[in-house]
Amino acid sequence: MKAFLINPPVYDFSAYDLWMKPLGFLLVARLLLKNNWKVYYFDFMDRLHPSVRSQSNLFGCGKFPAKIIEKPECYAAVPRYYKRFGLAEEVFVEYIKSIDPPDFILLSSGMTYWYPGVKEVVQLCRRYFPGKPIVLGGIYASLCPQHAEKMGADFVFVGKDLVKFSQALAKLSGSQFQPYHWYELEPAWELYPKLNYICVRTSTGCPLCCRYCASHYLEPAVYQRKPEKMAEEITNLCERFDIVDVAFYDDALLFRLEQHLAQILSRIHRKLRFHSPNGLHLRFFNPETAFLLKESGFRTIRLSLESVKPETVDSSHKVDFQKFEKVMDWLVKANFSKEDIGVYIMVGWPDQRPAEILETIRILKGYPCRIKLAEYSPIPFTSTFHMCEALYPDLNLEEPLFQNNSIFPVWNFPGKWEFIRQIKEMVKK
Ligand code: B12
Repeated sequence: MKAFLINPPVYDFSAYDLWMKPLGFLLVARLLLKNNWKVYYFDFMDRLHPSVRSQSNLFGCGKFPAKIIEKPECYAAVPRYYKRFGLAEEVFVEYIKSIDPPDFILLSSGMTYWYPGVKEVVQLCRRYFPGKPIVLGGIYASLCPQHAEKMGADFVFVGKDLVKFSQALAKLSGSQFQPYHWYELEPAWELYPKLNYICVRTSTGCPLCCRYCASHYLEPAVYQRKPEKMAEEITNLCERFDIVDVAFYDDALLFRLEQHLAQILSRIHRKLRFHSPNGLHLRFFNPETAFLLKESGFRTIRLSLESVKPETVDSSHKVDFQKFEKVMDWLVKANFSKEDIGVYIMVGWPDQRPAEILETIRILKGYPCRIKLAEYSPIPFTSTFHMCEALYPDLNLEEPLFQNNSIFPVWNFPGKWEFIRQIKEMVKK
């Protein structure tokens, strides 16, 4: 059997390669390879592709190639450019000349509001591979299955259970198919001709249940992979691809720190640079955590604070501000600098008052950290999604384009765009 796996381009106001790889899709690729399927792979977001001249920063991140395009009608009033990020269609067409016709086409999907990229690829596949079955999966397919049904794929796979997917594929293909769990598989990184970082996920799920986050819906159970396995995977990959930058994709990387992350790190004997683009939960920090992270080579620390007034943002990882101060103190003592530490603050939470954001920024200015705005947007299957539906009856939130974090917070503020512009400016300074 032959499968053609495609990661679509991104349509958005902004996008940046902050260690962004379709990690789950690479597991799907491995699943097929383990079943002796031939896999062809095309990632529209591979900015290290020879057709692109993209610079990388010290840690392997960088800008995607982008083209300004016309906005969808519902974005008409948004005073920002709308773009298509990723490799050009011609590069894709050139690639498909080099492959055999596939038996199946598999498409992944990222953010729900990136579906126009999925639509583009379905249309391309229908043109170049008429009659070939297309299977769509990923985050968008899982969070907006009814909408995804309208994209023109033949099958929409909902969720993350690869055993279920194996069973479905066995039926569809009419062939034997050995199922595997995600934790039995290593992502098929070798499908990339060139890599300058890798991403890893050592666990699924999150023990907390924040009202704005769909993690508990997507991954209801917390499962941590065996530390020995994880350490081996990271060590082997970095050796094989000569890589030093590793980004963690875990929702709760510090959960059960002693048994999990500490064990993984203690088994890695290469000098690597670790990054946590997802916010680390303050409540799981203790005085030794900062030293452990520093000694193991962490270079990017992101903390989830949300607000200096935790009661205003209703999340379950709420901690009081004193805990934040302690964590900052521990990080500084461990020799982390202002450049290493980014603190996420929530902007645009339903009913959030502008004054509260300004106050958070004012207070954080006194700490050695960079302020990172986490712009709120409603995500299906979260309780705040329904809260927003009631608050903003003019917005059709079932339309995923309205779930975009680049535009959603403005609905919450008087002087909408101007206020957002001002706080972005303040944070930059
Ligand atoms: C890691 C992560 C990030 C990373 C990098 C993500 C990336 N690749 O770009 C960082 C920190 C940068 C990030 C940022 C953001 N993220 Co984020 N992120 C995640 C997280 C924790 C894991 C995603 C992931 O890669 N998982 C790893 C793999 C194993 O899972 P997977 O990709 O889903 O693949 C599985 C299945 O989907 C399936 N599959 C995948 N493809 C295919 C294809 C086929 C054909 C099939 C059959 C199956 C299949 O198989 C896999 C195996 O189980 C999820 C939460 C979650 N628990 O999923 C949120 C999540 C996706 N992020 C979310 C949000 C809101 C954001 C931000 C907007 C936050 C903000 N306010 O700034 C930003 C925007 C990022 C951007 N690129 O513009 C939301 C989604 C929102 C939406 N509307 O879609 C989620 C769901 C979290 C939440 N709050 O609910 N994120």
